[in-house]
Amino acid sequence: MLELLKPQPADKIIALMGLYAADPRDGKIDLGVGVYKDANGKTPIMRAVKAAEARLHEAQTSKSYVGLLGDLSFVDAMRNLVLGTSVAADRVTGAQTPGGTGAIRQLAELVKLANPQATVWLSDPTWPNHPAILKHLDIPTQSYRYFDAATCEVNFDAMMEDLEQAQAGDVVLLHGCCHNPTGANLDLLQWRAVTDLVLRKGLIPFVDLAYQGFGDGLEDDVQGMRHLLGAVPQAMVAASCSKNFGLYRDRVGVALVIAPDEKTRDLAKGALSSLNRLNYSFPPDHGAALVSILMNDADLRADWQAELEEMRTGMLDLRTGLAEELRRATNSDRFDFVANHRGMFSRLGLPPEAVEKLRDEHAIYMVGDSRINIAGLPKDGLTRLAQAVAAVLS
Ligand code: PLP
Ligand code: TYF
Repeated sequence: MLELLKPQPADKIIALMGLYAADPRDGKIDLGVGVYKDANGKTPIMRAVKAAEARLHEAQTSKSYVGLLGDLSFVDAMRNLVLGTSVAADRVTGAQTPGGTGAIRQLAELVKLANPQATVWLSDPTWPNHPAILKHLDIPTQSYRYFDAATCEVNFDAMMEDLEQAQAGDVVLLHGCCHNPTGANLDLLQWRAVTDLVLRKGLIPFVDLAYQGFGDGLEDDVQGMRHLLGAVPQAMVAASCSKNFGLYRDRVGVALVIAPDEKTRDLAKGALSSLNRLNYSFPPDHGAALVSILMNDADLRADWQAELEEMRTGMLDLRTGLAEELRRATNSDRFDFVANHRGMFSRLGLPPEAVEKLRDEHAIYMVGDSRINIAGLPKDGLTRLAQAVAAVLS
């Protein structure tokens, strides 16, 4: 049987992690995988998470199963963080999942269970796991144009033109904030226009929210998304705690479903519960328990928010610094968009040969589409990156 297996395509981002690790050069710079790093190049355990972990260690008396939907105090804390008051709590149901990826997978399966005919519309480009998971599940997909290669900003007219082709009942996958891989995001007016289109055409929003708090702040980052979710009868959100709680390896996420009425909500709840059971039974508890402890304690929550703000403003400083250095090194405004982008990533719009040269000649690693993780930049790496970019372009 095993010999019948076909080689599977590798994840390019994860393959790049291996290439970087194997590079013996001093001063190499890793702008590849989307993991936050502080000024010392470390990915810290957040203070409030560490404190919650100490409390959990003391207080936990059993490792018995929790429930198919996970820890409901976690799900409720996440509903609050993600949706605020934009949607009445009794219209929402949710399941704890292993990471944001787990939430995407469970919600994609829910789409297929509910309506196997639905096409899922994906931004071009998007996070490669979106099309990969949907293809694996045999869910039809279509792309909508999103990124303007000339300006490195959103091509909103093209996006709207493409979404006009969607049929009633189709699903639109949107990045809630901090678009991966481009860093280019919709503004509030554009979210409003998307809301009008979704309502007019009867589409169903599916929001992937993996970076809340990494752009303009915990609340500002979700303003547009909340406007949309508050206006539509049905929607889904896959939220990740990997980045904003720094819980990557503990695998913490939530799948939220917004329903028009109680009966539909309970159908969705039953489907989420059943999908958790069919795929892995009970979701992993540890990281979700930490989020629940942290979010339900005023002091820990305040400290978490303060540290998240430090991370966010640090990344913003790197952005403005890099935009300035690129202006100087290239003697042009070509890269000014770096300062306007938000989140961990910016797609620089470099040709593949330039990305390769940066790696081979300058030991600077970025994803093949020229996506950089801004948090991977050491403070003294701004000038080096800018000068290297200028060199490979000349
Ligand atoms: N969605 C996007 C766009 C991401 O970049 C990520 C990765 O961080 C995720 C979802 C989910 O990540 P995880 O499964 O680690 O929570
Ligand atoms: O885009 C990124 O770099 C992050 C981390 O299969 C990641 O989202 C990358 C690949 C992957 C899972 C997570």
